[in-house]
Amino acid sequence: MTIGGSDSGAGAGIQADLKTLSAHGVFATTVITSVTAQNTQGVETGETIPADLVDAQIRTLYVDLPPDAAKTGLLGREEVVLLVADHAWRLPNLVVDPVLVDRDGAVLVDRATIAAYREILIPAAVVATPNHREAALLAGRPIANEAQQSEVARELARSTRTPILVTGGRLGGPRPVDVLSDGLQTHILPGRWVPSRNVHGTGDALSASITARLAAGTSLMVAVAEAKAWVARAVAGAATWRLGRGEGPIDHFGWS
Ligand code: PXL
Repeated sequence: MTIGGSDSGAGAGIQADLKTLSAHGVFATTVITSVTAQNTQGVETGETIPADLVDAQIRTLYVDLPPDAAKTGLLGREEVVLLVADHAWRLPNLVVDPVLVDRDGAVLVDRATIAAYREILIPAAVVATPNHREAALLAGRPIANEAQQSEVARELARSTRTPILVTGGRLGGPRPVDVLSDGLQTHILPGRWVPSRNVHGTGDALSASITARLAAGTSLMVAVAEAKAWVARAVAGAATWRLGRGEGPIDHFGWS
């Protein structure tokens, strides 16, 4: 089950999750929290779905198509974060991808929503996957380098009692590094740079790939490592694509 927003450009959000989950051979169900009008160049406008209707989607699915794993993407506001947390007991292997900033780094949510993620929803998850900007917002301290990225991952894992994967793809260091910490052990996961402007939806792909692997019974550490490699392959596959004039999508199905 993926809970998030519709991206009309289909590079991120619910559409991208459907592609990622399908590419992994799992059947995906969708709970839509919002609808955005966007293309590869940016978001034009959007509208939220009433909380009652989000609630009805989760309940309707649970009684007939209960998930083996679930992930959250764009939830948008405190009310919806709390609503999903209320359903957490129905959502095994819950992966929380806190969508708090847009692709330009602008903050999308208010302070109460950030607090609800940190104090209520993330503690109910098996892993949360903020990028470095989102992790900094959750922790209330800046991340400017790899050392701070590790410190924040450990600190957030301790305070939420949930493993935290802080992605550093756009942190600008000599190599892209993701950090996974459970508060006791902190793993540095270096990646390789794949030069491409088509990186829209990479965060969604990473969290959805982890979710699909957890649904199949893979352990968290292995799921994260395999998902990272899967996303790197999908970015490399789309590097020469020209879909739209802006930040294009990745190669979810390995077409290249
Ligand atoms: O990539 C995060 C994301 C999640 N969900 C929706 C989005 C985006 C980014 O554009 O549009 C709906």
